[in-house]
Amino acid sequence: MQKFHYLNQENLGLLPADVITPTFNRDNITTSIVHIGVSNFHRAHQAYYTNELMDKYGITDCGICGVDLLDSDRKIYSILKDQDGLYTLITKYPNGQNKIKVICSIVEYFFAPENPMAVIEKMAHPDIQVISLTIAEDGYHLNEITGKFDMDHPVVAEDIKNPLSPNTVFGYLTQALKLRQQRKIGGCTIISCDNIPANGDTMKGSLFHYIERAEPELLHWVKNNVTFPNTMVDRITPVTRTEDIENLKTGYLTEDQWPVVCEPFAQWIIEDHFAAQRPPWEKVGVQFTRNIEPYENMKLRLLNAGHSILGILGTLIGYKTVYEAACDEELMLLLEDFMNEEVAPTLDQAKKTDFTNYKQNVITRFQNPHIKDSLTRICKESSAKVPLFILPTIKDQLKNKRNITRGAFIIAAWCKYNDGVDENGISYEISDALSDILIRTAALSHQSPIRFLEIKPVFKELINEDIFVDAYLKAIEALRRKPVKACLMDLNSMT
Ligand code: CS2
Repeated sequence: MQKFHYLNQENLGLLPADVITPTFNRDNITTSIVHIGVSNFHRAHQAYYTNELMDKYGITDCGICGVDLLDSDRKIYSILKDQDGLYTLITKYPNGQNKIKVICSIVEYFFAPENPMAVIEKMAHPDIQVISLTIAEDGYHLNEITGKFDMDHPVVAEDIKNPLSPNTVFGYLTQALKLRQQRKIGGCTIISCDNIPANGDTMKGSLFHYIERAEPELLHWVKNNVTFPNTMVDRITPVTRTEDIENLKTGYLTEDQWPVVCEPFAQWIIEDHFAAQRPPWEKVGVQFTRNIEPYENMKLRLLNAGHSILGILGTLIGYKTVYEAACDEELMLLLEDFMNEEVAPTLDQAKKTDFTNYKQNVITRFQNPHIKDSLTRICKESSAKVPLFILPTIKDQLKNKRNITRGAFIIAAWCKYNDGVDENGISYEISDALSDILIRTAALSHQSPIRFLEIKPVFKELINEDIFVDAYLKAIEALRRKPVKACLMDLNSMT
């Protein structure tokens, strides 16, 4: 039997030649970035770009200190601790080739619940120039109805009471910034890397709100010393499967307890206003811009919306992965018509970003057979995603009195999706913070379809838009009567 190697610093030199290991000496790396939320996505994206800087340009002062805040992160924390912060990134190409690379940019790691003060001190360290975040939509604690920071959320209220053992990112950042002010260390840049529109502005708004209540004297300093560039982040990163771990072991003699799988494509665009120094990420393909909005709209409304559409409709038909759904001709026709006729008119054409190329690239990415991105991942937390990925298109189209037929159909399909059973009679779980209300209103909608649109945190005032409501009612009526594929054919035959 061949001998395999546990992934850790000591064994790096023992890994087979087809596993790419660093060209740099990790001992020379110093930390200037704290990243909160060491998700698969962070590991395939920001940590990957930073690793490239070290690897290709020998830059040594941009090491990452990973921080996890949630109890549910204990597993990844203990694995990465065990592996000295190392993990393998498995890039899967459409032709079946894999690139296996050990990523070494996470050089320190803290699990906040174990030692909150250590995290606060780390963020306040003079070497730290950037604090980046992937905390998902719910990490921002936005009120479901108003969309503003939810000061009354129990964990937020708890942080105000116990400032030195916080739970939220806001509690941590406030205490760290307070130390930076007291110690005259200077500010830093906070970079949100989540898929929410104007992610930096959103973070800024929420943090200012929090500080105003928790440490009002600090606010002025923060306003003058901390910046929050908006960003657009992109790389499809599916959930790691057992077979990926096994393949690494048998095919590459490398035992990594939690590798990350990703597609070859990656994009990161950042507004270039940094409070302090920043890593020269432009050397490794990161784009800097003055205004993120056109890029962000393009990504959220085409790629993320595309995912949700394949996720919702694909699940109803009985598909399990994005790839399977993306091979369905009728489904893809709907997606393309939606993109061409309902999304394209809402995008900023002045930017001259090539819509056709971008759209085609998104479709090609969905059709990578090796990614096996599960529709379960895509459909998770749809009540947070639909309002960010799909409803803005519908609202813009309505404002301009343009077509919303397909958008309304997708919303009707989402209502049906919340019945929790596909067209073959197989049940699936609705994994969503609003699952109770989604399931209840979907059930009520069998008698009274409008009930679904009454979910205020999702649809807000959209229920008052008659044109949209009519189109939705027609679509749900058809979807309850006929199979999804038959409805798609009807829709696709419309001119
Ligand atoms: C996906 C995203 O969760 C989702 O619904 O659309 O995670 C998507 O894969 C990433 O944004 C790609 O950059």
